[in-house]
Amino acid sequence: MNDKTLLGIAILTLVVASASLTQTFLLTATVGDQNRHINQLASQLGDLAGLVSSLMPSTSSATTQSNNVVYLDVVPDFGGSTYDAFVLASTLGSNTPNASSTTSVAPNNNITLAHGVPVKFVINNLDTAVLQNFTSQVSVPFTLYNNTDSGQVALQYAQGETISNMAISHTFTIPDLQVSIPIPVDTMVVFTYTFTTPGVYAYVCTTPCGPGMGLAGYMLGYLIVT
Ligand SMILES: [Cu+2]
Repeated sequence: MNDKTLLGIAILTLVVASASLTQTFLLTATVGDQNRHINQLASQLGDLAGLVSSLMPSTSSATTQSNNVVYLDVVPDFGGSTYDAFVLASTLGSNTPNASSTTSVAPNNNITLAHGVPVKFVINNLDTAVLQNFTSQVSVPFTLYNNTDSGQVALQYAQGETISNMAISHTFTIPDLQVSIPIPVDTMVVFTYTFTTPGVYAYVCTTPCGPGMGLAGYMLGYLIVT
């Protein structure tokens, strides 16, 4: 039995236990029994919650982020010449990404996240091509780090600030949420975002960057917000 099955059983047990105890409570509880039932329910819920949380880390897959931090690389030519891609850093392992990473199957770059908690995105752009001069207002505050000049001071961009002609290679854009973060050449972009509503949100690059643009697994992925 794998961890996902165990997790499923744990959640099912939690639901059944809650329903059963609630029913028992409603049908039979006298005033004297109420505290005992409540304590029993709390204890069982606590045990099951502990079991569920103990299983969570071992169920992490390529699509699940732990600690609410998403490490995403932008890899030029990941899917062959000009097929740039958003790639989950966790799927790269110790491999140095380059054109030889080409695969015939689109890589999975979907990301599962929880709503209601701040999620930190760390986007590492390995692309050195300037593909667009980006002019816009900052939708979400972000910090820019330069990858190659290690001494460079991080640049902060505040919400509403105007960016003019920034030399970018890609963007990280969530069209449904009016989020659009520019990704300059050879930089690391860090920002925090809290999703308020569960759902599935596409994230895309809006810079004309080749055939990977709008292609699932390349410059298009999905945020599965639970
Ligand atoms: Cu792009």
